[in-house]
Amino acid sequence: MRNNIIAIVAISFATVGALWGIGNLINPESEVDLPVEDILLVAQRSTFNETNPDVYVPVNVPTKLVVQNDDAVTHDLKVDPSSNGGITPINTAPLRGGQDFLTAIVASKPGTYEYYCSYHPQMRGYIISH
Ligand SMILES: [Cu+2]
Repeated sequence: MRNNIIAIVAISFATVGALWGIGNLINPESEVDLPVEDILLVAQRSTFNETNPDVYVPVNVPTKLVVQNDDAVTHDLKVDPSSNGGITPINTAPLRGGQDFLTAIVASKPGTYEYYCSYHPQMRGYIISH
C-alpha cells in the first residue's frame, strides 16, 4: 500500500515536470517583445510624480498603469470618455494614503487625453497615444 502511494506520488511529480518542460518549450519567456513600459503615477504633495508628466502610450497596446497615493489626503485618477472615443475611461475610485490601484491605459486612436484627480484641479496631465 505504502509503495503504491509512493509510486503514484513519483508519477505525479514526473507528469507535472514533463508538462512544465513542454509548457516552456511552447511558451518561452521572451514571447512578447514590445517596447512598452509600465507606468507608475505617484500622488505626492498633490501632484502626480511631482510634475504631472505627459504619459506616452502606443495605440492598441494596453499599458499597465499603477496609481499610488503616498499623500495623507485622498486622491483618485480619472480619464473621461473622449469625444473621438479613442481611449477607455479610467476611474481608480478614491485612494486613501498608502493605497494603490492597478489598471490599464487602452487607447484605440492617436490622440491627447487628459488624466486628472477629481479632488485637486492642479493634478492633471495628458496621456498621449501615438
Ligand atoms: Cu488629488
